[in-house]
Amino acid sequence: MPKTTFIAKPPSATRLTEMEQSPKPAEAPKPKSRNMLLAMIIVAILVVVGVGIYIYTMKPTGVTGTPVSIWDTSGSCLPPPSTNCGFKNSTGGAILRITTGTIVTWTNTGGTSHTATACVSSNPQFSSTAQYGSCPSGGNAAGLDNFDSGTLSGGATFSHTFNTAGNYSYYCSLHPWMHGTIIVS
Ligand SMILES: [Cu+2]
Repeated sequence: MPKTTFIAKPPSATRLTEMEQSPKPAEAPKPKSRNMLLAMIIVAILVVVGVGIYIYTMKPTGVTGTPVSIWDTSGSCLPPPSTNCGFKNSTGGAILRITTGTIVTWTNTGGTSHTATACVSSNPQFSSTAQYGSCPSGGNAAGLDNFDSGTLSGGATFSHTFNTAGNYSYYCSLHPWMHGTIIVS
């Protein structure tokens, strides 16, 4: 019987080359796309924060516009001849002179509720204002702005932008004997 000998054959040269040349798994692009995603998330966060700060700073904090104080004496606002409530501008007068585009902000500094209501016949309590003479007969000229703050409790504010020139009379619909004038030129 012929002897069988097993000789371990060295790996052929061609095999070696094949192994060496076998392609390596491509891992390089993975971290790159992860960084890209991270950068995009950071940019998105910065945009959201930026827009948030912009909106926040745009929000009016406190009183803006030309101030008018709605005042009364410890919540008392009786009809004439009493003079314990009214409207006054920063110099204490009931007449305010402004130019078109000006924002006027009324603040109720009194102890009871009030309104700032344009002398327009469709506004509440307009008819009763006539007996106190707080609105010109027929009300403000046609084409002028209309405004009505509604009930303003103590500390509340109301703003209106006057875009049309003219003489504006206004009153308080809760105390129609309270009246003020704004002259817009
Ligand atoms: Cu009032």
